[in-house]
Amino acid sequence: MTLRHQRGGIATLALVAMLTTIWLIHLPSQERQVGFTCNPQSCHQTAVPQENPGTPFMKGAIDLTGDGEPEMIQLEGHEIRVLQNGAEIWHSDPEWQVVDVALGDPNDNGRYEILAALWKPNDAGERLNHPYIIAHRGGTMKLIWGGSAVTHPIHELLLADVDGDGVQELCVLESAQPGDSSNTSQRTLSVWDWHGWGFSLRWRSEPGHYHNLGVTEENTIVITSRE
Ligand SMILES: [Ca+2]
Ligand SMILES: [Ca+2]
Ligand SMILES: [Ca+2]
Repeated sequence: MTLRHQRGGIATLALVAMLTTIWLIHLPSQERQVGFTCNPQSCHQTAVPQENPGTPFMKGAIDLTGDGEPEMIQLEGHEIRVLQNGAEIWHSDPEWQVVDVALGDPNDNGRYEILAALWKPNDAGERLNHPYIIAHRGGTMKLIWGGSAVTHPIHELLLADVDGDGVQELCVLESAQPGDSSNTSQRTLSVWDWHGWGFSLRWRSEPGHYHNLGVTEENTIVITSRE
C-alpha cells in the first residue's frame, strides 16, 4: 500500500467517525409510556398501552356550587376563570402563575373543588410554588386551603382514585431537585393522601425524564418517559 493510499484510508475513517458522532448527537430521543398502579400503602410500575391519555388542563366542567349544575373552569394562560351560565363568577389573582389544575374532591368531603398548582411571590418577592384548593362556599368562590410552599415545584397534577377505595388521591409530577423550575430536568411522580388539613406522601418514584401525567379509564397512572 502506498503512502497516498494510507492517507486516504485514514481520511475515510475520520469522516466515518465524524458522521457517526453527528448521527448519534441528532438521534431522536425515545419516548415510552410508563404505568403505575397503587395499593393503600404504595405504588408500583405496571404495563400500559403506549398511548398517554393525559392532556394539559385547558377547561373542564364540575359542580362547584352544589346545585347540580356544573360550572365551567378554564385555564387561560396562567389564570383560572370560573363561569356560571356563561358569566364569569371568579378569576384567580393576577399575581398567581397557575401551572396546572385538577377538578374533583381533593379534601374528601363530598364537595367538588378546584385544585391548582401555582407560583406566587411571597412578601420578599421570591416566587414560590404552592398547591391551593379553591371552592364555592357561602355564595362565593374563595381559597379554602393554601398549602405551604413546596420544596420540589409541581409541574403537573391530577386527582384520581388510583387504589379503587372510592377516595381520590393527589398525583403529582414534581421537580426531582429542590427549587428547580426548569421544564427539561428530571421529575418524580408522587401520590398523596388527604389527611384532614393537608396532604401526606404515600409514595414517590425514582427520578426520570417524565412529562404528560395522565390516568387511564381504569385509574392507572400513565406518564411519558423520554429516554
Ligand atoms: Ca353549580
Ligand atoms: Ca371537596
Ligand atoms: Ca383512592
